[in-house]
Amino acid sequence: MRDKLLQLLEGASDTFISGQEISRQLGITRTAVWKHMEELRKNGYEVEAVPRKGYRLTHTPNLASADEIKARLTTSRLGTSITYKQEVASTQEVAHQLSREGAPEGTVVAADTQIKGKGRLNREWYSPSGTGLWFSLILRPDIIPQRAPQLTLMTAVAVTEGIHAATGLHPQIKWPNDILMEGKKTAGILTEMQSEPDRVQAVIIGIGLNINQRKDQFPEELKDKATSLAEENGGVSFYRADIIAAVLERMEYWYYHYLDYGFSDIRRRWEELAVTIGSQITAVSVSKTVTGLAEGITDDGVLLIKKADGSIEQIYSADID
Ligand code: BT5
Repeated sequence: MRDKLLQLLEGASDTFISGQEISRQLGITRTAVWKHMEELRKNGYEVEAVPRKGYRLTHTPNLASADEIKARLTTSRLGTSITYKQEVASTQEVAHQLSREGAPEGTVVAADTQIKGKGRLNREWYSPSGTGLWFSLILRPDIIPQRAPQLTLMTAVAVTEGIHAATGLHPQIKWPNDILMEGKKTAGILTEMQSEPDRVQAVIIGIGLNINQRKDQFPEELKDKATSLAEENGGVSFYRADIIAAVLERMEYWYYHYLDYGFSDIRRRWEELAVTIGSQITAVSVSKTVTGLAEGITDDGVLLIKKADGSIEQIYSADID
C-alpha cells in the first residue's frame, strides 16, 4: 500500500491530490490514507496537507528502499520482488540463499551498506552507507554455463546506459566488468552462477554503484582509482532509487533481447561503449601477462588482443592495465 501511495504522490509531482481521490484510487478509507501519510512522515518524507486541496509531497529522503525503488520502476519482470536490507554482509550471499530457496527470476536484493561486499577473486568491494547502491539480481536463463560471461558484458551495457538515462553522464566500459568515468571506476559487476554441468540454474548478478560519495570519502587506497556519479556531476547528488530503476529498465531490455536474439547486438553495443577496444593494453591473468592492441570481443565475450608479432591472444579472465 505504501509504495502505491508513494507512486500516486510522486506521480502528482508538485500538484495537490485530494484525500478522497487517494482513498478512491487505493480502495482504502480516508482515515487509512491519513495513517499512511503519518507513516511516510516518520520515514523522512515531508507531506504538505491543506484542507480542501489535499496532499502534496514536498521532500523525499534519498532512500533506496524497496518502496522507493518500486515507485520508480517501469519494468514488468525485473525487480517485481525486491528485498531491501539496511545492512548485510553481501547482497550476493542473500541472493544466493533466496535463489536456492526458489526465488523467481527478476528478484532483487539491495542494501544500504555491505560489511563484506565482494569483488572478483575474493577482493573487497567498499560499500559505505547512504551514498551508493549495492544490489544483486537473480536471473534464470536457459543457457549453458559457458555462456554466462556474456551476461557480465550485457550488464555492463545496461549499467552504462541506465546511468546515462538517469543522469545524462557518459560512463564507459573497461573489459570485462568496470564502469568508468574519466578513467576512474564508478561501478563494478560481479557475476556468479548456480549451475549443473550442462545447464545454468541461476545467475546472480551483483552491481555496485558509487553514486553520491565525495572524493574525500573514499578510503586512501581508492582515492586515485574510484569516483562517484555526483563527483563527476560537479558535486551535485543523484537520487539513488532513480538510478537503480533506470539500470533495471535497461537490464530488462537487454536481457530479453539476449534471450530472443542472442548476443551479437549486445556485443556491438558493448564495443561502442568500451574504452578498452582499439587501445594498447596489458592483460594480467592468473597464468600470464599479455600486451597488445585490444581488437574486440568474440561472441563468447572473450577479449581478443593482437600482439606485436601479429598473433591473436584470447583472454577469458584478467585485469586490464
Ligand atoms: C568488481 O570486482 O568490480 C565487482 C564489484 C561488485 C560489487 C557488487 S555490490 C552488490 C554485490 N554484492 C557484493 O558483495 N558484490 C556485488 P573487481 O573487478 O574485482 O574490483 C574490485 C576492486 O575494485 C578492489 O580490489 C578495489 O581496488 C576496487 N574497489 C573496491 N571498492 C570500490 C568502490 N566502491 N569503488 C570503486 N572501486 C572499488
